[in-house]
Amino acid sequence: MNRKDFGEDFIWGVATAAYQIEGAWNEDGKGESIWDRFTHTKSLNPFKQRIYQNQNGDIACDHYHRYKEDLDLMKELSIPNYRFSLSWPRIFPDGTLSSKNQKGIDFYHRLIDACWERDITPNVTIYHWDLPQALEDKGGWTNRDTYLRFLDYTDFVTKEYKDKVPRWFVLNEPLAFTVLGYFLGIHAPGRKGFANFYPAVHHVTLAQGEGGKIAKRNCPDSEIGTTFSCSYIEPVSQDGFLGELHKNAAIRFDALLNCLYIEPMLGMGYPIDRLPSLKVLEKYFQEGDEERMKFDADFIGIQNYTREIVKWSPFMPAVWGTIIEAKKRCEKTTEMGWEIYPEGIYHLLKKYASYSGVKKIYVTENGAAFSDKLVEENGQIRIHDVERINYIKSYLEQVLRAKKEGVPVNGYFIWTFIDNFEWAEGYRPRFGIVYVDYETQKRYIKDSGYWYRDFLLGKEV
Ligand code: IFM
Repeated sequence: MNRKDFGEDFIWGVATAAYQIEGAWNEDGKGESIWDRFTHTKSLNPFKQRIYQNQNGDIACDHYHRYKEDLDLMKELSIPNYRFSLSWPRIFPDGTLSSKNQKGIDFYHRLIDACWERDITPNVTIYHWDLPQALEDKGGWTNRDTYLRFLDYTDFVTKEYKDKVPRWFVLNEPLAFTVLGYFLGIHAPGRKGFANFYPAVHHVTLAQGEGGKIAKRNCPDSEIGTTFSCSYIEPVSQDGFLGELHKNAAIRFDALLNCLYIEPMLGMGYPIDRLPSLKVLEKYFQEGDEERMKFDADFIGIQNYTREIVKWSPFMPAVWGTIIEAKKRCEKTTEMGWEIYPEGIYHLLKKYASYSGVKKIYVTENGAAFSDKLVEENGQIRIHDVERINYIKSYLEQVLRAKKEGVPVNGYFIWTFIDNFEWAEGYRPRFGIVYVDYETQKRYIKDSGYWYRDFLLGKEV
């Protein structure tokens, strides 16, 4: 495989998120985010911690202070695009315009400028899960007002950094943060149940549509899009009477995991025809919302890691099905317990390309966590992460397969640049192509980092 196979204009990069790497959680006027509060609050259940080993992102990779060193490493690896997110409470500590924090605003100016000084293009995500806690105190995404505050914030940042950012991503994985944070309660803010989930979904959908329009109005010369988590879904079997039930359960899961946020953006409304329980969402509609949900994005970002196998279940309301854990059906999984299934990304690319409103697709996250071992060789620390290289390579081959068949896929970002805080899993899973020693904050380039560099420099890999 060769970089040239993907074409000259295909964009290559790495991705990160503010809370996962920045640290400096309360420095220079930054406000508290829902992740600060969630990680600082002890679980009521003494046998189940909220976060692996009660870890938090207070310091994380200390990227807030070490961003120049990190960008130097990126440059050393010849990575042309850096996708990172802005921390809303660093810019507006209580989430509203009146709390504007100049030091937070300046930090992102320095970060963006430092990218350009190294010929690295900044790609900016406006929201990657760190809602200001002050807004959560008023209901967070379950409160319609939060989406209006999000529009103020989006309007501000897209005017402030306008000319310096050629590519904006409105939201990162809305399905992930609404399911995990507002339905299952295993991510911040820890809310549970349908009564939280449904209003959160609708307000996030409004934020996505209206936020995208505001960004486009303020930055007409930049590309504006947004990202979606997605998993290729298959039924456990299609044979016999149960086979039909499994197949229908897979259709419902596909609607929930892969279609819930993109279809209203494309003007198709929520996928109620495939997942009838979503009809409840209409309860939160106000006049004009159909229009507000729409956004004519320049591109969509898809973020794929694995495949899910689904079976029918009479015990799971709304979806009437369950996911069969990969660990129970696969010999080998990643450290996250996820199946390695490269063909999945090919099928997903074909699926998203078949929506008539999708003009261009970037793979805005893909990568894997494996347990990395440090070895000393000739006085140097090396990490021979062959599994990660094989994972990335096999997924890229499938991206190329889709591209050759006419899918308008034009970019790929590895998740992630440096090992970081993997939310409820803490620092245990390491996804980076650069290893971080959290005791010393020293960085070590893994073999996957060198592999990516060689590939980017045009070598056959
Ligand atoms: O670390 C996350 C990221 O924040 C969102 N997408 C999935 C990654 C791996 O779980």
